[in-house]
Amino acid sequence: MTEPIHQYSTPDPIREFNTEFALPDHDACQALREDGVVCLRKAHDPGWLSLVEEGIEQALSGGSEDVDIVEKAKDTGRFSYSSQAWQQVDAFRRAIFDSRSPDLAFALLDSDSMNLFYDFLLIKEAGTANATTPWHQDHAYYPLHGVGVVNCWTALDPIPMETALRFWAGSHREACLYQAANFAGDSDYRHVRSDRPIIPDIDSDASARILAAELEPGDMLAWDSYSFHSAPGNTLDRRRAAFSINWASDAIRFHDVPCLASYRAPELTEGSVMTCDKFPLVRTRAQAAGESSY
Ligand SMILES: O=C(O)CCC(=O)C(=O)O
Repeated sequence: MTEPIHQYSTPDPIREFNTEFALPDHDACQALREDGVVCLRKAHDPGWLSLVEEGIEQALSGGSEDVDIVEKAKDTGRFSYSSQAWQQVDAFRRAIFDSRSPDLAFALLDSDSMNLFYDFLLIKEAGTANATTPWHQDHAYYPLHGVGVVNCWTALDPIPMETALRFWAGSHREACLYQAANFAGDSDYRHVRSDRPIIPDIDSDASARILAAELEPGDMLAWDSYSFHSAPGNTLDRRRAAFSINWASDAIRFHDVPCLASYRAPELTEGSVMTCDKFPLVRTRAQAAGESSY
């Protein structure tokens, strides 16, 4: 058996931009367009990070629409993720709507409008060395037509290279969806779509350029939902957590296929625009230009 290549090699850096005092500019958008991922340093300040921390307990104890605990043999810590908590958790709601979050995302999307799709909290506690995240495309799980979802993933803890997300540069460009990867390894997996190609062996493909970045709390990775990414388990003796907000452009339409309930709303039918209570319209270009239509 040949050894995987990328698992042990040093990835190239993700292109990075300081957004402490400025929104993502043309070069940041170009990096996202070309590589499928971009790193926005200091996207969020300590006040925003505290707000997210304030909501975590409520999100994990019933405030989220979907909470998953992934159990890995030999791991003593908990690997949990939860989504769609903003409707219940006021602190998350404020972190999403009453902050620069929408402006950061809207600056990256080439779109006349932008909807909130969902929030996502991911925590790998100490003792989750086996909680690896397999190579996957977020879009493979979505009931959506079109290209134009950006995942804005902010580190809540320092994330060194050892536990950093990996991206396959440019893997979003063909806008081809592969099968959804199974995070937990259970047999009654709900996302299987056999009409899609199986995920290639990215770790053994020497031609695949892999990108990664070490993050400090408040640094954000923004990626196209067609980008392949993966992550190691948490080998550190402390928590590795992130909070992400996923935004949809005006190119996105609902696709009525089986999926998690958290990605659906009763008002949406095949081909409909996303706007509804659950996926609210948050920005329009007219509003961003200072007009009063929103
Ligand atoms: O951090 C990780 O382990 C995985 C994150 C991820 O794949 C996601 O948020 O889509």
